[in-house]
Amino acid sequence: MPATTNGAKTNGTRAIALVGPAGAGKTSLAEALVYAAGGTDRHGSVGNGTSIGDSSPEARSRGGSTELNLYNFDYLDDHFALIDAPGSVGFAAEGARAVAVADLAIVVVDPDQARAPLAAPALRALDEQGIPHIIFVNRIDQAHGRIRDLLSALQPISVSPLIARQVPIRNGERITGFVDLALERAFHYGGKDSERIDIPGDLHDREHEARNQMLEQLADHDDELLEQLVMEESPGQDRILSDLARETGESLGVPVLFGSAESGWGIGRLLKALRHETPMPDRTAARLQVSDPALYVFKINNGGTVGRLALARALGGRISEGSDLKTRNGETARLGALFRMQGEKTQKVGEASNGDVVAVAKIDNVKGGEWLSSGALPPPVDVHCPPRNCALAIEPADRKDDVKLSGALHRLLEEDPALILEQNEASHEMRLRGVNDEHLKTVLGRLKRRYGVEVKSRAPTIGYRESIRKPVTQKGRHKKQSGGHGQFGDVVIEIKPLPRGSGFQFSESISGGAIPKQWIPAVEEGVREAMVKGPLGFTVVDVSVNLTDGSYHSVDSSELAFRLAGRMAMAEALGAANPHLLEPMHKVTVVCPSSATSRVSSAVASRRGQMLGMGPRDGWTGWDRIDAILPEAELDGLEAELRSQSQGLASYEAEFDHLAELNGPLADKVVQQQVPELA
Ligand SMILES: Nc1nc2c(ncn2[C@@H]2O[C@H](COP(=O)(O)OP(=O)(O)OP(=O)(O)O)[C@@H](O)[C@H]2O)c(=O)[nH]1
Ligand SMILES: [Mg+2]
Repeated sequence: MPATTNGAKTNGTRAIALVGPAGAGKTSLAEALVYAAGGTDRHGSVGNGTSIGDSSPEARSRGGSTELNLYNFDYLDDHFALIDAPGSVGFAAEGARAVAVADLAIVVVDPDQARAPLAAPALRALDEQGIPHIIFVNRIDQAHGRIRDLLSALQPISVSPLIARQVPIRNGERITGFVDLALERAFHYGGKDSERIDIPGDLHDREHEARNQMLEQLADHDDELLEQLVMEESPGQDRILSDLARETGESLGVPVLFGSAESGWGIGRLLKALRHETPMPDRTAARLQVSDPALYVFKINNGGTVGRLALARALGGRISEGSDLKTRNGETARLGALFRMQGEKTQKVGEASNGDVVAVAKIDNVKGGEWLSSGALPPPVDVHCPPRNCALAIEPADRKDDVKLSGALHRLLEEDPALILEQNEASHEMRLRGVNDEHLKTVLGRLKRRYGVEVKSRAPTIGYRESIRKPVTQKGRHKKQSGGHGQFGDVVIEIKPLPRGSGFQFSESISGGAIPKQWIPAVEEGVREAMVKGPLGFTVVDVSVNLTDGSYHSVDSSELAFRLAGRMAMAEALGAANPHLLEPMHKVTVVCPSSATSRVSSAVASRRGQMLGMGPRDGWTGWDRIDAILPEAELDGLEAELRSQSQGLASYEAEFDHLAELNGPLADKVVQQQVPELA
């Protein structure tokens, strides 16, 4: 099988996603690739703020991407689209949809062996979704350890075998070049392109050993090559290159290359590998079950100068401006202008060729994550979103901005699949829920910068409740004589504690018509009103109320009078029934690398956590899972603490489980503090 070298002219645009840990150098690598391919006349740098992609104020002030960056470049006869995904977990959902429809992902990693585990989430996601990928070890200009040791640390977190494609040439500690094992050629780093040199004499043995290892790995899936190796014949270069392309395309192996995005080292070699080894868009179309020309909208972008744009990839054929495509809910979307993106810059194109990544204007009825097609709609694309564990209660700083805020939030929500807006009934709070503090902070920054809305925010109210300990019988009488018509209602109720989780029960055992039937619902209403805010200040639960007796007045009694009597009786009864506080408890599942398990479990325990169990994480070698029950109040800041204990890798999911009694000084503090003002 020949190496796949057909380009845009025949098979369309190939889309390559850059993924991997925050700060590994993805945006830098995108800039380096575009520059090396001749797409720009200046090597943009994240370091000095000249990056084409990371130009948003959020990304600049943060020193890392907060949004997806798109690039386009031509290399020889081929056209490529680059999708630069943010690495930080708070913005991971940004890129996930685009990565899922790419032809190839480059996992950018740090050369430091100790940081290898940081690549686990990216590698796992690619393996699970069957997305072909290679590894690029960046920052080789600062590497100290051996590449071999790095690969040994990376191998356990990759399902497919890693295939070393290069061996480093060193001058003392520093890496100054590499030998390409497929081409058997040596290069010295420097300038825009590396300079070809002879393989250093002292490296022959190492090169030979590494090349044999690579060939043996390829021979696992190529019987003819295996035969050649057994016969000690030297395989042809074309065979090796096409085997490498197949290994990548069919996710049989993960080639590993290295270099430095910032210095431009190894970028030429990477471009060549991308040209030969990136699968064609038709293979991706087959993986995603695309049968007719279709567009997958992976993101909505409201932030640019052109208005609302749907960022999408065309698969299964070409798609033109003005065409009518079917949407999932049976509507039609007429495509507005189509653009290619270069960072924030847009360039109008009349059509999207097969595989193109484009921005589409004027398809306002289409959401992120949707397919559009001229024929059959492909199945939904499965993407993982990190748990949304952080929430903020928000309101506009200026009441007049209410409408402006809801409009702005609507736009931010459609752009950001990880953001959720909740209306909390019990606390009347509007809550923004996101992945972590950094994520929510960025969202609030966008609200202010882009839409001019300032909001006040604070931690959301915790859903404390209260209940009672002992039964009480209580009379309540509402009597008012004001001029002509008076008001009269008189009730006797018996209240009792109920088992946890029973809620509220109301009954009556009135005899002899002490209270006429038609006023009884009003009594219940009054009782319920008193339970909204009990004596400790919280909603009352797990109480039964029986209306046993009372009296009425034929002229002065009314619904209102009985409601007020019911409320009074209940308020007094609750106060006398030995009220106590209940706090919400969550079932929490934490996952983390085993190296962090003991730190993580003591962090959980120190937050009044009850351990339920601990063991290996299903399907994740070298990871553990911890189950515990934690008070909701203790979840505040847990995300950040767990990450700080685990190189940023631990994460948790929490779900409300039950209410538990809270007594002593902690309870006193809660009752005293009640709800603080928004800051
Ligand atoms: N020395 C050195 N520094 C590099 C190299 N590549 C990137 N950097 C620097 O590393 C920092 C992070 O690089 P980025 O390209 O922003 O990393 P990223 O992977 O896009 O990070 P996120 O967007 O946060 O996921 C920047 O300050 C770069 O200048 C390299 O090859 N060598
Ligand atoms: Mg970046």
